[in-house]
Amino acid sequence: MSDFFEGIAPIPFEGPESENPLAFRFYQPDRLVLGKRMEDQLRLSIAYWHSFAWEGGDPFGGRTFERPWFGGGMEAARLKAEIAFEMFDLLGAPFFAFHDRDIAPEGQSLAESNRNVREIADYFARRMETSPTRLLWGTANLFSNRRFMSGAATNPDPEVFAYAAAQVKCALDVTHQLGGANYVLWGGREGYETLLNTDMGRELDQLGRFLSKVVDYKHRIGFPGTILIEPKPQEPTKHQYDYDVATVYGFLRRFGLEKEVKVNIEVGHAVLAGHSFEHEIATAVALGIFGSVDANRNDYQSGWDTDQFPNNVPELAVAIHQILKGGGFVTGGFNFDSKLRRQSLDPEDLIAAHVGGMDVCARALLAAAAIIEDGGLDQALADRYAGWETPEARDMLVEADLAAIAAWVDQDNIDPQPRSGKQEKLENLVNRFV
Ligand code: XUL
Ligand code: CO
Repeated sequence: MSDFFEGIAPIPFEGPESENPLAFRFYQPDRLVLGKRMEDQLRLSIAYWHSFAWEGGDPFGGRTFERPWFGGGMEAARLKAEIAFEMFDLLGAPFFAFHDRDIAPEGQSLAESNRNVREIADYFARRMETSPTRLLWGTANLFSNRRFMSGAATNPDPEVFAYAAAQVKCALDVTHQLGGANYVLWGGREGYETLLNTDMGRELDQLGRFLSKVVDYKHRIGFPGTILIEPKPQEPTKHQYDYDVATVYGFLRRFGLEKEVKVNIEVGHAVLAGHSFEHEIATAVALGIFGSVDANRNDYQSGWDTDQFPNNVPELAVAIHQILKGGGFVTGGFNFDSKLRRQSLDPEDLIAAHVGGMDVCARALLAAAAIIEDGGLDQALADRYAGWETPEARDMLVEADLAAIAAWVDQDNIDPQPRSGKQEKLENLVNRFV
């Protein structure tokens, strides 16, 4: 046991009235919500990169945090892993997620880097024999090293494609070894800065081929988890190919992968794409590709991805409502792709941030469940579309051609009357629960 979190006890549930800043007021793993344990509804996960690898830098300044594992080699990586699991234990975290490069340093060659990753993965495996924390997903960092500056799968240099493929193979092997529920691909460099040096059609083909190979390999090793693509419209590249859920769906269809791959939707990425988080969830549910979620929030005044911890219950509640209506998570979960502010230096801040995030998710889940149990919103929706339940309407949709429909309009003298959309009334209804 290290002394990093000295003085901090495992986080208890103390209920809504508690004034203890390091206690859960709403997150109660065993509480039943819509017939399922709260922990199983939310499947909360801690992001290794933000909590343990990120040093507190921004574009104008470097490291602000002091952590005993910074700047080191494998010794430091081992300490980082030990302290990560100490934090998972304190929080009772159901899941965690990592990039290969978060957990172990790059070596002189890919072979050495992979050995480093495997050594830490072996440590995780041993630790997971006694810890209840599971792996929500693993991924490969195909964006930090300068070799990926012009893309990974979409690079003009085939050697970079090969390097990326080899790196993903190792990350997927390790994710499989650790019983990961999913494997994520976020294409941070899969996009372009200028068309003057970019053959877009070729790059999209490369991306499709790469993804197909990942899916083939998943089947070859028998990885039972879900492959997820994480859409983001820009940052770091100016134009990213996985712009949003709808764009990713079109891409998957083109390569025949829409039954194989789902999406990991991040709140901040949805906002950057000009959508709401719930829009992206509803789109994915409608298209049958909803997988998992990266929970965070962006600052509404800055046009970049600020990755703050979620703290807005009403906003999150309407998003969780969409997730529940879609049937809830299967292999996915709520991964806190959220980082501290760079002035939040203390180990305690790391705990407080997660306690707050977990409580906000719990409270939003309770609100969303209450909306569903009330039934008013569902009833309003059913009423709004009731006309489509008649045999004539169904027949029109499936059988009738335009001429038959036109004849029907003539014969019955159809003259549709507008009806109120009732938006404010429905917003008031939601407000009763958030
Ligand atoms: C970047 C981002 C990544 C992915 C994993 O904006 O969200 O952390 O979640 O590579
Ligand atoms: Co993310």
